[in-house]
Amino acid sequence: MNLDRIVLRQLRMPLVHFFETSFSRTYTRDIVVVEVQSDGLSGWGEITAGENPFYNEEWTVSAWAIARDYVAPRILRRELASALDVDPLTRHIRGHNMARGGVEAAVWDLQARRNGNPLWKEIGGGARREIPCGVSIGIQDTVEQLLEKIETELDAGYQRIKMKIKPGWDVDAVAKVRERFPSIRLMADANSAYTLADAPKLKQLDDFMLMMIEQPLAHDDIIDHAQLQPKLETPICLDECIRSAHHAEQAIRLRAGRIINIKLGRVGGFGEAIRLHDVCQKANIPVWCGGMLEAGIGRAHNIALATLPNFTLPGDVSASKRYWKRDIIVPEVETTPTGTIEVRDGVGFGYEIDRDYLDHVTVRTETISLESAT
Ligand code: OSB
Ligand code: MG
Repeated sequence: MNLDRIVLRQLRMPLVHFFETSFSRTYTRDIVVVEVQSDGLSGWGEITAGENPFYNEEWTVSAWAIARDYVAPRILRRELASALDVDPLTRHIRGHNMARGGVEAAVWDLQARRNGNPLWKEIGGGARREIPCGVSIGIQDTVEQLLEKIETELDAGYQRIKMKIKPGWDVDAVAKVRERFPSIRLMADANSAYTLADAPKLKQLDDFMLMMIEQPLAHDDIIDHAQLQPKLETPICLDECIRSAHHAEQAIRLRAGRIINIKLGRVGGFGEAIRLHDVCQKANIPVWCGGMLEAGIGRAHNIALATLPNFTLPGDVSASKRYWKRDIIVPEVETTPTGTIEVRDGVGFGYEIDRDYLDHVTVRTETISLESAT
């Protein structure tokens, strides 16, 4: 594979409902979409950075600059034997895994199309034909609203509910949810809102039979999580602090958690996600696929990833209509009445780009070509 051109597009898409985490409230997404072109074929990827550097250090503007000025010049004009080459060619860029990973994922899509394969097959997935789905529900203005939202998602068939928590919206809110829904699969995600000093508070969550509590402590911490886990009965699931397979090895060695959420962008693409998956599988640590409020391309990549064998728990990959009035792919991602997504067999990521709508939501475009690369 030899890439002729990389086209970056910035999309602006309003969410159907705001999404609030412990670190911010999002109304509109600014998403960078990557198109890599070679021999008349295109591969597509989505950079999963947020609008502000609050989940991790990346955001829309940094992602654009890193993809254009650092990632693209390192992979254009190179003979790539495989999409696996993108990671080592861009690895000395420190951090910025989402920018690297969005481009890497586009190259995987291109490779799949060149080989006439569905993306899931190209990455060595295919362990399941349907992926189990959960939903992530943000912090609401009132507990009543939260309960209503949960009811709607359960009626739609989703297999587990994740609620966001933060200081002031934790034990009481979880207690009310558990009281109303005594037997659902429930978990909480703190997005790094606590410290070890909050261990007694977090311990109170043991009363509610949560499947797990996700990233309670600092975004870059493994060691404090290792001290917290033995104090809790609830399994800790790590998200933000696991940026590589090596981090997973360290976390597992220290027993910092019992479950890991894998996000394609956070770890820098499929190559590293697969290595991380394999590390966890060997250690009997189940994984699930996290989400970053993706549009259709990123959503489709997540579906492919979640067909790897150790993705045994329901992830945060759900129907397009939960986020968008209209998605940039056709058909949209839909779920079955039993809360699964059926894996598609088309080549590449398995859906069509809705070109008209993609153009409609594009606010900025830039083409990086052989000539302009330095
Ligand atoms: O921590 O999993 C997270 C969204 C934005 C940033 C971080 C997270 C999330 C979600 C939403 O939980 C998952 C989704 O529905 O895409
Ligand atoms: Mg999380």
